[in-house]
Amino acid sequence: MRYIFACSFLLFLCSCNQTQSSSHYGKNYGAPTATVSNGAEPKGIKGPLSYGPDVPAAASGDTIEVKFDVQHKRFHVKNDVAYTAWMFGDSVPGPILKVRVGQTVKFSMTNRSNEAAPMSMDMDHSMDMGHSAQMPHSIDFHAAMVNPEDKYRTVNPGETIHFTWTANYPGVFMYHCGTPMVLMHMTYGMIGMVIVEPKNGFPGKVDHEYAFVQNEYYLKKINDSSYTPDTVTARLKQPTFVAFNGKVAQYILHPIHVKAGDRIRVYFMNDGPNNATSFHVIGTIFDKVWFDGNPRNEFEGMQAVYLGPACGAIMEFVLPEKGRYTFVDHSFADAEMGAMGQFVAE
Ligand SMILES: [Cu+2]
Repeated sequence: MRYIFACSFLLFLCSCNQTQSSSHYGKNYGAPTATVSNGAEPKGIKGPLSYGPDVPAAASGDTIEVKFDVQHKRFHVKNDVAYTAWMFGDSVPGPILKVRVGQTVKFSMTNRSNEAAPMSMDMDHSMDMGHSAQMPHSIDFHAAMVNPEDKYRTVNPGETIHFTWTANYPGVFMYHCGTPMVLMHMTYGMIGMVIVEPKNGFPGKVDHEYAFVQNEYYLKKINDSSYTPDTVTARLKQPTFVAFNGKVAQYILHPIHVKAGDRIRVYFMNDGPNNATSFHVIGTIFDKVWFDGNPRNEFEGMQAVYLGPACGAIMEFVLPEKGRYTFVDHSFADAEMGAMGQFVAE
């Protein structure tokens, strides 16, 4: 009897542990079951976050708290082109999150699509379905190793999802909304980047760090200034604009200033959703390239870095003398559509 009781107790313990994290080969797999709550959460994002090109500083401690909001809000792709984006935080792409290997992210995200301005307040944009739509959303972290059915589940307007994940691999990783139709949610702007640094930080010293997320827009015109994402051209992979950090050619309008000879590290993520990129800085060569941002994947002396959708890299280089150095997606159709910028070396 005692034996049966002991076995049952062990079975009970095992079944309790099914959704708990486990550790093999020094990695942390899985996490406790996600929960979804309905209560009002304080508005705003929280955590070691920044918007590109700024790179956030890593937070100390074994556990960090990170809070995202999803909101529907007007977003300017360029001066005369705006649409109602679905966004994480307050921009497209969403905020860059910095995590350290071994850190556990205690994550929560509120779907605030029900808080969008009512359509009647903005009749000009009434054909823009993103404007007033109460839309289910979710988040998928490529930097995590967890059950996607559980953690990346869709939450309804007004709900908040809570789950944890632990960073196993250093690198640059995508995050995005995974709610069907995924292509539509991504083209509306639900994309971003996580930087996971090694336990002791990335090796080597640099003078500047910049983060670039590349993405494509598939927009069709509603009226003179208003656009809306178009799934027809998105399925054909024929973008209207391509951007670094969400805005067409913004670093041509506002170049990034450095000193000649400075060592620069770029954290680069191709969020697609469809097309590859070939990142190149005119006038220099990448001394170091870490594919997917992992220092173990090192290449040297590269002219361009070819990255498919959901692929990233970290590149290090110097701008050898004073001058303007244009950086592009060397697939030049993409550069023409906005994937270009400039460093000015003084
Ligand atoms: Cu979504």
